[in-house]
Amino acid sequence: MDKKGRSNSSVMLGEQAVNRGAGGETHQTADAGYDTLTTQQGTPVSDDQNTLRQGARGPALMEDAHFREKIFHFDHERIPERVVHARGYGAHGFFETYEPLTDLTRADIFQRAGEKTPVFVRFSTVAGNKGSADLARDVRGFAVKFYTKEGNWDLVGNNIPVFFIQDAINFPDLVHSVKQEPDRDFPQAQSAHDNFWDFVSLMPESMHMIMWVMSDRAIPRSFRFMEGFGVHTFRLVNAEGQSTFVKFHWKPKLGMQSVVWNEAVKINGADPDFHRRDLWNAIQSGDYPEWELGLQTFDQEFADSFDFDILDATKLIPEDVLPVTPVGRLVLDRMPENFFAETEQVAFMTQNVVPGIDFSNDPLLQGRNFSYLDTQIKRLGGPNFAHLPINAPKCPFHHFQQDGHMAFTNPKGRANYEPNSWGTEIGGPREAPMQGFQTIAQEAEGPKVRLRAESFADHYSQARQFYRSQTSVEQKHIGAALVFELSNCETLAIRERVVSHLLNIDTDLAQTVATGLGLGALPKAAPPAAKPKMDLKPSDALSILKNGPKQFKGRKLGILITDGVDTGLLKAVETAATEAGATVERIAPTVGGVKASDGTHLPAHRKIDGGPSVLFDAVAILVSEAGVAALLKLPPARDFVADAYAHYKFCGFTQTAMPLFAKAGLPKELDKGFVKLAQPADAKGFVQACAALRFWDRPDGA
Ligand code: HDD
Repeated sequence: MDKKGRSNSSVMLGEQAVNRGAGGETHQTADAGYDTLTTQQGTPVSDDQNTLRQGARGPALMEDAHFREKIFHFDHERIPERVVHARGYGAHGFFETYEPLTDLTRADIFQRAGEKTPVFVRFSTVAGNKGSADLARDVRGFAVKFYTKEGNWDLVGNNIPVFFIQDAINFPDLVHSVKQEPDRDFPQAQSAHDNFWDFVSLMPESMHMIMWVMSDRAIPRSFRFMEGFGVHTFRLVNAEGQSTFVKFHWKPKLGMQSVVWNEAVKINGADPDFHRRDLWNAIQSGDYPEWELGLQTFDQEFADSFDFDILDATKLIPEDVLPVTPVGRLVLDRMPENFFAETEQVAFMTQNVVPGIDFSNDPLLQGRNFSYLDTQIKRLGGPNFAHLPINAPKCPFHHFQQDGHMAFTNPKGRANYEPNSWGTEIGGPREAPMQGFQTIAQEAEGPKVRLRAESFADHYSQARQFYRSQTSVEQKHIGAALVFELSNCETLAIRERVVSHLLNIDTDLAQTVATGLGLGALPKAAPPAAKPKMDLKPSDALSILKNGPKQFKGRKLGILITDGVDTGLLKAVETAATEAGATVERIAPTVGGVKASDGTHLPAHRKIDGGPSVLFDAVAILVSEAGVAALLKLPPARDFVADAYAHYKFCGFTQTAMPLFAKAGLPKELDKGFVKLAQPADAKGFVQACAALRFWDRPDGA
């Protein structure tokens, strides 16, 4: 005991053993039935609250091995974040094969109907740092590790089917340009700055991707509502060694959905973890997100007849030209037990393919196959990252790789080389010529050159096709995004250079952007690429809105309530929404909840300040006359309504909400996106209307 009666060790308090901190606060100890706290060496720790010191008020002692171990470990807790895709969120699940694909591939995963293969999936943004906000305008990574019975297959894709560049040698420059500018270290998680637009405007091959990134694809509502793509052309190889080209697609079962830009900006403030929370909540509540894997397969003849080079990652093959065939489903049903051990340490590598899947000569893919191994060695500290449980295959594996940092599964026995003559008992593994991975024997010849094929030269036709495939709402968003981004570029010449490319894509778009930027006159169009620009047929599959899900399932309704709320009406709305497969949150002036019309106490999920309407897909305003009077004095309540209106959301309301609508500046004549809830029977109709997700026919939306 010290002079103040504090203890440095456990004391008995009644029946319970406790440990005391400096402030005299108590901590329950192992003596009370907890596991014993130990050092990393397994030595039991008696006191984790006080460093060893010379006398109660004296200097700390070097001898305190437990303190030193704890602090040293803490000092080393961070590992280098991924140079791109630093911010990510992962989940476990399975892939289920629909039908055997034996004619196309010998990949074990596609041999048996109903085969379930464990997977780990990591979604990510690209440019932002690890702590950046989820709703940045950015490409989303969609990386899937299949733990197949013949090794790990990593399909390291994005939510956009094309890429900025054609050759991996440009990747460091692309990434440098989009990340923070090096002298000032900002802006992070944003492409809206000079360096990025300077680079892409000097790389016309990026223009197709730019159309996608300026579209709402780059601000998805959640990971659950976005598509995924393997991007490159790969090969499937069957048991006879015949190969078929393939492009991989992921289609979300709940349909695609994005937010609008003004909403994205506000979500980033209200909940920077919006996408993480969404995935976590969905999986924890048993509402498992699901995607279908689809294949576009084609032969050399198709490749030769296609308008573009199938090795060019800035091009896609429209679904109308080559349909996507579903071959299986991906279900995410389990969150990692520990974020760092699994999501942070997972190492995806494009070169992880299995027998039956092979690469094409896409120069971007070929470069990636080099980069990913290198990055994992750097990031995870050595060559043994495959020993980490998240990266280890789940099938038997035997090899002679040994030693290095953290080698904890070195091969056993004497033989650590082959060939050897030690026999099957101790001689270790051998090659399997028939079963093993075999690279497709493709002829290759020609001079060693640094040359881009002529067939890669048309940079505008598919950009134009993408733009012209969008609904007018989506086209408006692309124009607005370009104006926003370029308005954040300080250099006039860069703004003009981008518009000069847009003139090769669509003159109306170029004009819209030029006007939005206040350019005095249109610049000259960028020199056309070597190949002439083609007018391709628009493809509906490229639009999000033309493929609307028409369901409210998996979405979220926010209900703003006050004291005096009609309990029957509230319950009816909540029931209708949950029956439609949506989740519901109540928002109230205080998180403690409200006193309903029938005197019952109804708890709330959020206080109005922390529950803005941007967090919901649709809203309902169920308020009493007295309640609305109180809301009028709360700016967040006005924002709740004004934002829901500006973001084209469906809004159910009681007549009593009208003063709040007036205060929020809504028009007197409400549009059909506003559904009056006069009685409980109206709830179903409101929720049915919400299935359209947004009421786009609102002229003064954001
Ligand atoms: Fe990459 C990470 C997707 C081009 C080099 N990339 C990374 C991740 C995804 C992609 C989803 C995150 C994986 C995870 O969650 O851990 N990358 C793509 C796609 C590309 C692409 C779809 C084009 C079609 N990448 C690309 C090129 C290079 C890289 C051309 C280099 C030559 N990518 C990397 C990397 C990363 C990475 C540096 C950073 C962290 C990591 O690998 O594990 O190696």
